[in-house]
This record gives sequence, structure tokens and C-alpha cells, in this order.
Amino acid sequence: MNVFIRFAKKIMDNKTFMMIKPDAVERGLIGKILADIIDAGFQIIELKMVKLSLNEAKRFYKVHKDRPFFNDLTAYMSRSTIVAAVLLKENAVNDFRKLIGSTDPSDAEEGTIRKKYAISKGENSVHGSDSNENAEIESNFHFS
Ligand code: DAT
Ligand code: MG
Repeated sequence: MNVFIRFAKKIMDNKTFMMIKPDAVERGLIGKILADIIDAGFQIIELKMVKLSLNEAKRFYKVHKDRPFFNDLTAYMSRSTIVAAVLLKENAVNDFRKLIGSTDPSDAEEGTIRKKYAISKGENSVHGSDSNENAEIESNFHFS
């Protein structure tokens, strides 16, 4: 394989995008969650606090626009400040999804961020990209 393509693939494999959602920011959990992420071996390369408008939340979650929970999800994601970050680690997307656990905290494994902190399937404290492609799209949404 061309050396440049190999290099580009390696970078892509190493990056994910995450958010600390309103329920967790509101309960003072930013420090604890970032500590869990750093302790798991992720390097934070971009980080900011931001309040999304309802329209921005709708744009970010547009893949879910036809789902019954879309209105609740976007109202919740725009109700107060979030933290957005880009993280580096080998196998970042999959390892981060493992670290946060299942969407519904009652299904999440012991020790995962959602098991420890999430309130419900809707208010589940953290977001993690589900593919390299979406990591790129979501990073650009917040940092460009
Ligand atoms: P994930 O965040 O684990 O990738 P997802 O992409 O399927 O989950 O859904 C995005 C968010 O939407 C999820 O974090 C919480 C909310 N959500 C998903 N399914 C839901 C449901 N059945 N009821 C309420 N909220 C839901
Ligand atoms: Mg998802």
C-alpha cells in the first residue's frame, strides 16, 4: 500500500470524537469523566465547553431525525453546556465505545462511564463516535 495512504489510515484509526452531555456537566462530573478517559490511555488533542442551539443539536444528530426520541434528544442536548473533545489512541473509536459502555446504562458493563454516571438511556452522560468516518465528521462539526 502507498505509504501516504497507510499513514492516513493510521491517523484515522487513532482518532475519535466525544462529548460530555448536559446531565453530566450539570452534576459536576466533567473532571471525573475526563480523568477516566485519560486513565484509559486517551490523549486529549481538542477540548472545549459549548452550548448547542436546538438547531445545532438537530444538525449533529440528523441521522436520528426519524426516530421517536429525536425531539427529546435534541431538546436535552441543547438545554445546557456540553464538553466536546477529540481524542487520540490506537483503535480510538472501538476502545472509547468500550470505555463508555452500552447506550442504556442498565445494560452497560460494570466500570464503564455510562454504568458509573448515566441517569437513563436518554440522559447517558457521554457520546462517542461509532466509526472512523463519523469521528471525522463530528470532529469537524465542533472544531473547524
Ligand atoms: P449511542 O449514543 O450509544 O451511539 P445511538 O447513536 O443509538 O446511541 O443514539 C444516540 C443517542 O440518542 C443516545 O446516546 C441516547 C439517545 N437514544 C437512543 N435510543 C434511545 C431510546 N430508545 N430512547 C431514548 N433515547 C435514546
Ligand atoms: Mg451513536
